[in-house]
Amino acid sequence: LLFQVNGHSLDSNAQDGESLREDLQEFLGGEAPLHRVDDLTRVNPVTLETVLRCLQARYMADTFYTNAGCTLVALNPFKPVPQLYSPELMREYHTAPQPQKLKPHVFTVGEQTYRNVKSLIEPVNQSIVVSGESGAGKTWTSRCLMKFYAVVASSPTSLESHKIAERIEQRILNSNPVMEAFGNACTLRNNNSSRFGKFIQLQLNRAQQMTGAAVQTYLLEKTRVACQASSERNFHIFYQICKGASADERLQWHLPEGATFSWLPNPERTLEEDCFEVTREAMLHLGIDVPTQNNIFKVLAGLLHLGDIQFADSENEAQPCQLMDNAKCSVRTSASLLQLPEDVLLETLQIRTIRAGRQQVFRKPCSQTECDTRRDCVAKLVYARLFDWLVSVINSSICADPGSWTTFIGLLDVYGFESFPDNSLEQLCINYANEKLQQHFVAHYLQAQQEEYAVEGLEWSFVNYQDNQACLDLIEGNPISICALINEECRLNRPSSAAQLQTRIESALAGSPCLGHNKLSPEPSFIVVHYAGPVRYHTAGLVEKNKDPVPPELTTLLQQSQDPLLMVLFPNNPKEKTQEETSVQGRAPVLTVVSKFKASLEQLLQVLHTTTPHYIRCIKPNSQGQAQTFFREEVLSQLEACGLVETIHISAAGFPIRVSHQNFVGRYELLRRLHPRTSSGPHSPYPATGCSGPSPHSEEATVQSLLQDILHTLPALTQAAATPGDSDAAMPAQVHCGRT
Ligand code: AOV
Ligand code: MG
Repeated sequence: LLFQVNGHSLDSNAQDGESLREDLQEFLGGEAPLHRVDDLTRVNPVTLETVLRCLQARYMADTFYTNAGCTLVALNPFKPVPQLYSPELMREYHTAPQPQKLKPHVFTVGEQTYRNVKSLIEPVNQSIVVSGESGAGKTWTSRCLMKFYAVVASSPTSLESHKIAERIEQRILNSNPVMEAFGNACTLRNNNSSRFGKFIQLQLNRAQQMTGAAVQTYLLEKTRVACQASSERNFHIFYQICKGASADERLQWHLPEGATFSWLPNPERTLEEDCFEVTREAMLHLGIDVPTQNNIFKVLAGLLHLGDIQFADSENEAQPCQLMDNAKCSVRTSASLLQLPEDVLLETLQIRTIRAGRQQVFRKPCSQTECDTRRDCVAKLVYARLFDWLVSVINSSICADPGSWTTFIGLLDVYGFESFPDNSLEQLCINYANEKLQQHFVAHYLQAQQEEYAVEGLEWSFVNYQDNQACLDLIEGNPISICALINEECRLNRPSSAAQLQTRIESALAGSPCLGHNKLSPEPSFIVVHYAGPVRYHTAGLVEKNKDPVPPELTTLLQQSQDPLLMVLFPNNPKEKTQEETSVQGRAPVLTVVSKFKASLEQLLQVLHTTTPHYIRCIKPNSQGQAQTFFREEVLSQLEACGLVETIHISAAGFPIRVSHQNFVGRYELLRRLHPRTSSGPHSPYPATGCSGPSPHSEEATVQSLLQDILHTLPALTQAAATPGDSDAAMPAQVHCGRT
């Protein structure tokens, strides 16, 4: 009886005594132990405390995924769990008639999304938004989803197509180690922290096979190449080269064993991300051949030597700054690796040219700080262009031909919410992006769903939720906001101290409930109370970073390089003008970092709005990165921040499936055939020929009739749904209803 009723593995041989006891207890009507509650809508009552207890119990029982209504909560295991991500398990979720009945998993979301793409009910592009604070597991999760699609979305028929499919999937997967090597770094929060945002579109053809992918990246934290916070590191690729180069390569790239560089802090830390071989192999798969790779690594070695060009303050303002001891050698090595004339490199770093009018040019020796800034600027310029170039090479290697795909699944993995002791423009942009995504979730799920219930006249008691509009107004609002004020400072181009900027922000935005009071900080700063917590931003350097000025001489310098890669990155094109040159000539407004970032976020959100979104909330059980450690306070603040309890309330009380009338009719038009009464009886939803749609007054009757039919024909429908291929073939491709 037990086997028949419970329908699954109550097997005293296979299970340990404890789980058998729990199965029996649950079956006999007892309350399920907390760690077995797969969906947080089932905890009773739904409060922060009960949700927290449930997640804790599950985490300690090595159960890392839990449904929370429409979202999936993913707890970071902080330990390898290979059995959870095996290809066999991927196939199990893929082939299950109802994957949502299996244990909660990131594969359930993956499979549901995959089925939605081909579904005739909601045949739209899909997106999976993975969110969570830094180190919570977003990148891991999106990598895992890409592997899932690489397995399930490739069911080629012929051997030839199999080879092609394998190649493209392999390439798509190989884009990860390359982009992570160049775009990730070890921070205080995460050893493999993404320092750029990524939206990858997995492109599918009509047969649901992955034919390609397109990657869009957002704002690389390029300052890291020349400036790393204490206890943090530069991008992984620099360590990979220094640790993994062969003896011959070390000679070529001037990287003797054990060499230290000022832009290579904490080299003694060994991370699993330091594997040079993996990056090289992946680059090869993406079509970046060995000579090109070596060219890239040579340029990067050149940047490391560039960072060792240290200047001493000049005693005489009319004279260029002197080089520190040993720096001469760094100039020589760097110039030779970057294939630049040594004297021109040094002179460009030391002397500024000022243009007055069209003809006059003045040369002014730079101070030590100015020389340092110019040196850092060269490095940032090269690294940012190299990263963009790599992304374009990856895209051309993995992107499908325009005609070969019809739908896509988008995976969004951006940098998570960050709060460090010292936060600057980078963190402001990162946290701004997270606010935007949180708003997308709030607008799409918490708000839109409840509004829809009201419009439909359903009985519903409104669930309050935390809206982050006030915080977004503070950051990006018009006409006055933090971004607007920083932009204004850039536009006016006037000397302004960090303290003045703080005062300006505090007085202009004093009315905002999200601007925190900043009384104790010794440094000029302001506090923003984000949905995920308050963050103190230092105002020093904010305006300069936002301007991100590139003196034209630096671009001109790099255009003189004889290095093949730099010649591609900096074509000697007289038409190419830096932003400064263009704006000096009054042709375009200064495009600041935040204004560009804002525009790219808006574009991203526009794309997301055209898709059906799915949400995965990654949660970090502790900030030490330790397995089996669950800090209640830390988890609690993450649950609060993302509004999980409100989500659960709305999911538990709301309707799990919402389909537009048009799509509903399109889907269930099948019933008309299965149940003839609908096509000829008095409740006939449509005229016998043509599907021009119901008249407004017959709409209710139509829906009533269809619903009745569903009940009557449920067995037939279930059968049809079990063989989706057949049922889809039997259905009309499209039904024109005329109404939604
Ligand atoms: P993030 O993407 O959310 O942070 P990651 O995905 O890089 O965080 O995860 C951080 C680390 O947690 C990984 O390097 C793994 O060691 C571990 N981890 C995460 N998920 C799993 C898992 N499912 N199984 C095993 N280990 C895991 V950031 O990019 O910093 O916002 O900018
Ligand atoms: Mg990441």
